[in-house]
Amino acid sequence: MRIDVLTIFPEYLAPLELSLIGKARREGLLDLHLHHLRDWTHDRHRTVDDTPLGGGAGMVMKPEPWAEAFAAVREQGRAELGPDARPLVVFPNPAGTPFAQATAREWSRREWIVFACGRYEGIDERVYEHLADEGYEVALASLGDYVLNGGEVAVLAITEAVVRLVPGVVGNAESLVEESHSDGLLEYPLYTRPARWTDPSGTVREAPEVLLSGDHGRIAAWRRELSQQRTAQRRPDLLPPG
Ligand code: 6GU
Repeated sequence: MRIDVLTIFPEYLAPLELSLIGKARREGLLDLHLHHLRDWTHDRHRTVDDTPLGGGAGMVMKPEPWAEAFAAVREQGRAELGPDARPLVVFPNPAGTPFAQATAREWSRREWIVFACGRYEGIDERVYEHLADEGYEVALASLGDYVLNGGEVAVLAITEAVVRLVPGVVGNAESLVEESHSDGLLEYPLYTRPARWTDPSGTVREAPEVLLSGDHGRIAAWRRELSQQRTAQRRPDLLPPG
């Protein structure tokens, strides 16, 4: 999978060198390209923003650097992936469609994603119109109902959620099957040794007996029940109505 990121803060994305994502890059499973949006400005101050037309607080990102950046990145990507390659362009945006595990699953099957990180109050609306006219596939994705200062932190989160689902990135693919949200429920509680643990206050805490029973049917039923209880308690919105 190829991922390009357009941002005025490429340093924000340094953590993509680390851990699982860093390893995926070194193994050739992820080809990540960070781009500085200011590279597509032409004035002395490398200006990417201006005041909002019609007035109002804050600044708006100018359309010209974005249009040039998308054209250049599309060219670069097509030189690598072939002339017919088409990226999915993702704008992290609190006004976007909620990003969820199902989104991560779909996007993990993409050949190429371009993330475009807005800052300030947002990006001039004509950039979206231009991209649609040029035949780009565009998505606006939100992490949740709160506001971040820009798309960079969202790109870190979305990239991690997507890339860990690319075949070969997570060593034990079975660990992806039972985790929260994979089946629409929250994950059941987990325990490891010691089965009988005395906590620092002297309280003895036993792991549930069923987990030591060796009865896989009973264990699966217990886990299903606790997943359901937990989901009902913490995330009733995930359960079917009724
Ligand atoms: Cl994707 N971007 C920004 N800037 N803020 C957010 C968000 C995204 N998701 C939640 N808040």
